[in-house]
Order: sequence, then C-alpha cells, then structure tokens
Amino acid sequence: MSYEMITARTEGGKVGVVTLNRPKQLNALNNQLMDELGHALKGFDADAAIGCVIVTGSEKAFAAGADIGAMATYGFADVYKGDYITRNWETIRSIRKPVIAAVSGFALGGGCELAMMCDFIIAADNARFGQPEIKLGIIPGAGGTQRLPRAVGKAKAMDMALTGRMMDATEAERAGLVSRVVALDKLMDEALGAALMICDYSQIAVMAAKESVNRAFEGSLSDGIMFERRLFHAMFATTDQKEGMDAFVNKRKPEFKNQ
Ligand code: DAK
Repeated sequence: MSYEMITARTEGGKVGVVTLNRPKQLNALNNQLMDELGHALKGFDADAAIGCVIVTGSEKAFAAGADIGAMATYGFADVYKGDYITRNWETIRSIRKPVIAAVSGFALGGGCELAMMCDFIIAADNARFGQPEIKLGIIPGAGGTQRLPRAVGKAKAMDMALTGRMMDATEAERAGLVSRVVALDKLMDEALGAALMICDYSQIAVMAAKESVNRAFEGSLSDGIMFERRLFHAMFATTDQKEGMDAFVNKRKPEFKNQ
C-alpha cells in the first residue's frame, strides 16, 4: 500500500515512525488517513524487527481532529450504520507493541483521542490538547469522555469537554495526560530515545507490561492484580527472564532474544 496522508519509516531498524501528513488541513483525520495509519501500525506490529512505534504529526499539529468538512453532512443513519469516522480506531487499540505519541502543536478532538490511544504521550512545549467538539454541537466520540477523565480526573475532563478550552503542555503534564514535556526541537530525539530504550528490552516482557497496565483501566483492582500476577508468573517461562537475571547477577548487559 502506498501512502498519501502519512509517511512510515524505520529508525535504527527497530523503531517504526508514522508521521501524519496532511499539513494543509492540520492533519485532520479522514477515512483515507485512518486506513493508512491502521495499515502502517499493523505492518509494524507484525514485523519482528520492530520493537516500538512512534506516531507523530507536524510542528503545528499532531492532528486537529476528525475532518469536519467530511462529516458536516452526515446524518445519524450514516454514522450509526457505516464506518465513517469510526475507521480503524479499534485497530490502534489492538496494536500489541508499545506506541508512543510524539505530540507538537494541536492535538484536538480526535487528535487528542488518538494521542490518548497511544501508550504514552511525549509532548513538545508548544503542544495544545483539547476536546472542542462541544463547539460543533457534538461530544467527543473516540474516548474523550472516557480516557481523558481516567488520565486527568473528572474536574479537568469536565472542564475540557464542557468549555472546549485547550490545555497547554505544562498543564497537560501536571494533570497526568503526558509523561514528559520537551523543547520542540528535541521532541523526536526524546521519543526515539525512549523507543530505542524499550526496543532493547525483551519484547515479551514489554508486551506483557503494556497489556497489564492497560488492564488497570478495564476492570476491578483485584481482577487487575490477578491478571498482573499471572503474567508475572508467565515471564518465568521465557528465556529472556533467565537472560535478564543471569546478566544482572554476572554484572553484564543482557541480550534478549524475545523468547
Ligand atoms: N477538519 C478539517 N479541516 C480542518 C480541521 C478539522 N478538524 N482543523 C483545521 N482544519 C483546516 C482549516 O479549515 C484550515 O483550512 P483552510 O481554510 O486553510 O482550507 C486549515 O486547516 C488551517 O486551520 P485554521 O486556519 O483554522 O488554523 P488556525 O491556526 O487559525 O486554527 C485550530 C487552528 C486547530 C485552532 C482550528 O483550525 C480549529 O479549531 N480546528 C478545529 C478543531 C476541532 O474542532 N476539532 C474537533 C473535530 S471533531 C470517532 C472518532 C473521532 C472523532 C469522533 C468519533 N469515532 C471513532 C466514533 C473525532 C471528532 C472530532 O475530532
């Protein structure tokens, strides 16, 4: 598949980098972009050489949301029956390798929701997050009323969803929406550094850690703890656990085989 609305490349043979690339529309998300994004993410997920994926946008916009022009004339029946707008959101959720969002500029509406579907967000100091759907006479539709409160708590999520205001990078970090804030010109270095660090670990342990943290947002604490316990036990069936612990005991660098 050739891409027109994204680019996909690898860094160091280990990190997949997807760049949203509709600059004139501030990376507004339409069906074609979502198809291309889904295809690229699935490809990286299936590639044994890739240990981590970064999703990023342009300096001005990670993504300014779903394409408003494209959905302006939709009726209820269109959006309910069809897969307009809804395309590939579940694909993103199904990616088992870590996905880092490297966000600069606007991450609004579906753009903020896309960033929140990634495993963590590293933000440039010019990043601005928001759920401005209320201004369009709609509400967030891809997790903005669900993932945002889990990330920042009810008060701020209500504030964002009801006023449509934007949060800058400092506020987003303080509120727990993003894990780190860096200068704009350091954004990709920082994201790549984190991704390469993850790539050096056992892919099995990395995938299990991702699965287990995600479980914290799905059910009860006791179910989550039990899920974590079982995955923890399962790690002892891997050769990577033997390698990691032997390397520590013998004061050497581990060489994980992802087995
Ligand atoms: N859609 C289409 N075009 C957009 C756009 C968008 N969301 N955002 C910006 N653009 C276009 C502008 O129309 C403009 O195009 P031209 O006039 O040059 O042709 C160009 O990008 C530059 O934008 P501005 O001239 O407005 O630039 P400014 O710097 O003045 O302002 C802005 C930047 C980001 C503050 C502003 O463009 C803005 O407010 N944009 C709209 C943001 C927004 O309301 N986003 C939420 C959209 S609703 C779902 C999945 C996803 C969703 C829902 C359901 N399912 C899975 C069920 C998502 C919904 C949404 O995101």
